[in-house]
Amino acid sequence: TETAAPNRLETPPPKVECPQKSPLLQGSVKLSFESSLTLKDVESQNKGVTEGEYEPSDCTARQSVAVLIPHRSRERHLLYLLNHLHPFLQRQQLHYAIYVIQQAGDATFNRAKLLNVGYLEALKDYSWECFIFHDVDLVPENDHNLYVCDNQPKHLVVGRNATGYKLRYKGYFGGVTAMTKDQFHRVNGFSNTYWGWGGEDDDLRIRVELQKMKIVRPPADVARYTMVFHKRDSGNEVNKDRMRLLGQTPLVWKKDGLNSCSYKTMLLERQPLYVNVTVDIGKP
Ligand code: UD2
Ligand code: MN
Repeated sequence: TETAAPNRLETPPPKVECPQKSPLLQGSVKLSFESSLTLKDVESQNKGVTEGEYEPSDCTARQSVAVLIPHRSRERHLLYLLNHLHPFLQRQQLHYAIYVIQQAGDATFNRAKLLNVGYLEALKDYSWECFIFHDVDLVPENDHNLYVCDNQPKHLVVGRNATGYKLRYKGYFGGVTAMTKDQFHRVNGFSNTYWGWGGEDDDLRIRVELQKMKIVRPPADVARYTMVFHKRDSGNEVNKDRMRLLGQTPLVWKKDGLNSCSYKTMLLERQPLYVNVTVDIGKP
């Protein structure tokens, strides 16, 4: 009779938790935006990413983070962001996935509702503990700006190039924010009712404050972004109703948000570098 061959496959050593501070961080980096860059280039430079998701191979990440990017016809910005964000998040030794939530059709843009959809859809894939709500055109300049959640909602954009790297105004909560699954759930997510430019970020701040949570920010010297130049998009005109809506927030937040977010997923496509969710969110 045959003797069983000895099992030569060694069981891999158990993974240890990644260090508190990643040894891969580089600090402030010089950003470049090459017009010749293609998606193929970025894909071949990020072979460790599968369907938008990555996790460190030699240690267990401290947090699992879903990065949600609201999007419509900003392909160039998306490419630049993917090019910088993938290596950036890998240097932070995170388990992460990038979701791009694409508004279908040409009705007025609704950034906040797209982010609600992203949260709900991402949770169908995995129980992410932390969510990063991320403008497509903001590129982080320093990898010490950690894309992890805190015990309070976190605002990651203290400054950006166009505004002299200063906080735009007290209470400003736009651009890039990080909230745990529970923090976001507690405020019932974003309002779904802000169509067009402006107000939705202040609305989220009000929701956070109503829950007696306190916004935290990383130090100004690391929370720095470059915003790729753009003009106001057509289909995202200033929302003239925003001040009135902001006055209503304390009265309506419980009924307007994650629990009232109705939409129709048109396409769910797992691209190499991100999960694309194209969604019909209706119109004003
Ligand atoms: C500011 C805030 C942003 C949001 C917005 C008001 C900063 C740095 N950002 O952005 O978080 O509060 O004001 O709504 O302060 N988008 C598309 N396609 C469109 C329109 C918008 O993809 O046609 C997305 C994209 O991710 C973009 C984001 O929505 O970055 C915000 O729109 P914006 O960049 O035109 O507005 P901005 O820079 O004033
Ligand atoms: Mn912008």
